[in-house]
Amino acid sequence: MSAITNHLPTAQLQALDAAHHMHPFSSGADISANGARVIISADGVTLTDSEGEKILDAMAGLWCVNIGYGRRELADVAARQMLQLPYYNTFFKTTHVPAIALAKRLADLVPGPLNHVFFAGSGSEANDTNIRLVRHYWAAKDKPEKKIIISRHNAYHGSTIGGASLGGMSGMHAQGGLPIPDISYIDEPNWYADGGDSSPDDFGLERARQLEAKIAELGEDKIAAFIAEPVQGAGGVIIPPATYWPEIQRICDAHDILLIVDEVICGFGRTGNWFGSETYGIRPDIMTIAKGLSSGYAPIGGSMVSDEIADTVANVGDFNHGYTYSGHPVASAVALENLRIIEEENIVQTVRDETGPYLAQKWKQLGDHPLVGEADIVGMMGALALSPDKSARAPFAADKGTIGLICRDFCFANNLVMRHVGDRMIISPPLVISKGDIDVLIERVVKSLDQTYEKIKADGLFK
Ligand code: PXG
Repeated sequence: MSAITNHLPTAQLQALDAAHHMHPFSSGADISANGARVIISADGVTLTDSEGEKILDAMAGLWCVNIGYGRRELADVAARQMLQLPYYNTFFKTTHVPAIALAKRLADLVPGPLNHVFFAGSGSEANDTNIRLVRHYWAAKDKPEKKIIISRHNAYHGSTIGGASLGGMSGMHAQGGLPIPDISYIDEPNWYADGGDSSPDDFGLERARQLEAKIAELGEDKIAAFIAEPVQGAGGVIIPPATYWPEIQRICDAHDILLIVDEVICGFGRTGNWFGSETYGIRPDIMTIAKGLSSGYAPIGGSMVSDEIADTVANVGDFNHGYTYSGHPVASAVALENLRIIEEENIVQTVRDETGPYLAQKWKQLGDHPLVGEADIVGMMGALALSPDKSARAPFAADKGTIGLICRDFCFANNLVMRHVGDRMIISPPLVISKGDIDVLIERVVKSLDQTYEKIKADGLFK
């Protein structure tokens, strides 16, 4: 491949990157030793790197580029908005048209009584808002002692102090003195790893009832909310058994616990409906949104809030909370245009009725590969649990993640972005991926699985 010439040579870019740029969730020493892949441009579902390689992005960036790359309409809207009003704040009894228009659009789009939005710049910030908002709400109801938030081990809710505390990632809690007080955790509904001999349905109920047990243990009068992703994303695309969400909903209703549904990944079409809450029949009191809200073209997130919560806190004075970029006009305009495209191009319906089922049928067949213990998928979120022994759903003897990383490296070499979480391989492609590109995706996955299988057999790791 010929190198693109309008920038420095790759090695020089990598050296500057390693010298000055601290990367998220990365080791500086590793980046220095090996260099980061430099992405130069993208179109549709394809990235181009600094060596001119064309890479199929089966992660939609970081689960966010739902409408695919290279949509000029979003660039045009951003340019127009920057010229008209590049910035103004929404504090101090001030507002502007893009924030108003997006708030109204979201109120119409999001199901149920979630007719109010508190804007943030990201999913993490929105979840920080949620922590303060639910505690403020209960204080406004004269129940200030209701402040514990229950979450789940292996959940991901962001990287700010609040977001990472809500998350259940032990590697994150181990750094920086987390979690903050009054966050509690139950186990995730991961039948593949933890279900043993239970049926998925029994296991789903069992895991949901941990919430009821936790409420009994801590006291209903101490608990503000339960937070969860409809499908855990960063945790490895853990798709819950069908019994799980109805039971969670029942428990939250029965015990006067607010339900915060984190739709940062599942929202805006990812599961084949506009929201994961629709796919699983969930009725949230608060919904966290980000990522697909703007398809990643501009940083924006928010909390969708029920009438009951918004009305209650409206009557107890100021909510002393907000971000410089809450409702940023350019980000809001870009998000609106993104939502217009998703709606007018029937992107959600296409995922639900055509491309989703097409991908699912091929993805499920990967379950027959000798390296794959289970292939699971909903909409455009899929996982392959790698295993040396399908029938036992056994983990590998090697350290968790060893085989996943080998597979991920083969994917990289085969110009496919497929992530690994431990020994689960995960995809979350742009929602606009065509059937032709799905075929290419599957071909590259099979090739990478074959190469991984051969290598780990040769190295004595297939056990
Ligand atoms: N909630 C969920 C469910 C997420 O997936 C956030 C909140 C935080 O959003 P921001 O915009 O603050 O990043 C996320 C983000 C990964 C990975 O490794 C996933 C996310 C972020 C970074 C890495 O899969 N999701």
